[in-house]
Amino acid sequence: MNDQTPRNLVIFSNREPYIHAHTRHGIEVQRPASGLVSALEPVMRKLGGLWIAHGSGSADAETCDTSGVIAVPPEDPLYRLKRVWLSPTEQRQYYDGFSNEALWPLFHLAHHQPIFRRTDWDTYTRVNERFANSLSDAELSAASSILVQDFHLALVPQFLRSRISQAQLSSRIALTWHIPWIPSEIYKICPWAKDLLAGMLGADLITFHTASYGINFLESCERLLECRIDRERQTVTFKGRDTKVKATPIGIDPPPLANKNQSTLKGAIFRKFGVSAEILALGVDRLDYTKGIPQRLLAIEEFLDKNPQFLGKFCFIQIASPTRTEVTAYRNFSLRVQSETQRINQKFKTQLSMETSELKVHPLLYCPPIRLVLENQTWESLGELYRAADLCIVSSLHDGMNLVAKEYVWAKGNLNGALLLSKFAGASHELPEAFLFNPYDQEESARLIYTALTASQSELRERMKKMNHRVTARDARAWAEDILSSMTA
Ligand code: ADQ
Repeated sequence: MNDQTPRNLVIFSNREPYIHAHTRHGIEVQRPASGLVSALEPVMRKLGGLWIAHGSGSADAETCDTSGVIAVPPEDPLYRLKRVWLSPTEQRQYYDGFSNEALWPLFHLAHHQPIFRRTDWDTYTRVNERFANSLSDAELSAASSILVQDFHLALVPQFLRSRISQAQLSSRIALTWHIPWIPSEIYKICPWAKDLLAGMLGADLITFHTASYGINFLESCERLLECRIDRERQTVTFKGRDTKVKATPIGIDPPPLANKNQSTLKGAIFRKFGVSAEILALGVDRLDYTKGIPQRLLAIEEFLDKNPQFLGKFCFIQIASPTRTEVTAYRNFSLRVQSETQRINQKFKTQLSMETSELKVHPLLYCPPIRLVLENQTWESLGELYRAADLCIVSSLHDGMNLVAKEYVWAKGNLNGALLLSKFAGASHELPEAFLFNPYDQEESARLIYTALTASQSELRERMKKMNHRVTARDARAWAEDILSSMTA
């Protein structure tokens, strides 16, 4: 932090940094597994200020005061968390509906048709206004910098802007966009495309994870709004005000480094997940259809079909945390991933036990090549998995950044390991030394798994060293500080 560092910081996000929940052991505090929270929390702890978010925990209401405020972190309070309350209908229409059934598929080109409902849009608008108004006049006057997070709250900058202009305040607003921005030809299918842009342009600064998303955004503004675009300065002038657009790639909050050697760790992990193999391949994702999990499973199937010498030696552990389970598309997707896994495991089991197979394995000794773990892991456990894995596969069909790719690279340090990374994840711009591939191309994906597993140790080390250097140099905190200093520049 430098002299330019803003004071009186306010952060808006849908997700809160601390959730109070009733459990069997009484009220417990939970930290959500969220890249966004990890990036901003250290900054908030350092600067103090106010964080406004949806109060989603079952014990949230009874742990804060009547205005929804609680001082956090609970063990050593350094800033204030103000909770916004949503009714079940608001939660369904603003969050499950417009945010996750309309905007999420719209911006991810993942061949899931977005569902645009007028009622969801109306509630989304109302809830955004409520978030903005939950900042009292006194808090707004005191706020020098306001950081609004992500696509759930795209209209908050505009709602705040009208209050800031009326009160003639000088507070600065930044909106950080964590998902891709798509070409305008696709974006304009959203019935409220113009309103959403106008809402966002209430900000002084809008950040994206890659330069190409920023270019797409400028193009959408140019095509859909009456505004002026200055490509040199990367600004949009709309209704007499300038908004700067900037590529600011997010970094990671590194998981703890496991202090054990790779083969000891690998053995412990195989025992923990009940598998036996030599090679550990890993996937870590929310169970989301944009992450390309079925495509990854099919590529593994083709790799094993073509290279049966790896059967029994190769195990792919997919850690997938259930997410957005209120949305039908997510429930169906989870069933699809489970049934593909079963089918592939069963297929190789049958093949191996056939009389004609050259690789005879007793059915009782058969270890399925895919182990699906449908649960959250602790930070420590993730750190161990990353450190032990010979291969990490990130096959997103489209992804703003993808922090898992960076976490793997960070955790590997100077060890050998191969990262297979989708060309359609924002992270591929910063990690060109990964084995980059098109997840829609099953043959290429399968071939690349073989290439990565048979690459020389020196090649793997060389690739990992370069990537590690870049990931370490720019962590989550550096990302947040970059945004804060751009706001005051
Ligand atoms: P996500 O799509 O959620 O967010 P991603 O980049 O995939 O983000 O990161 C997920 C985070 O959750 C990682 O830190 C990962 O370690 C953790 N995680 C995943 N599965 C887990 C599990 N089973 N147990 C514990 N932790 C788990 C959005 C955008 C991304 C962008 C991020 C940050 O979609 O493109 O990178 O925001 O801007």
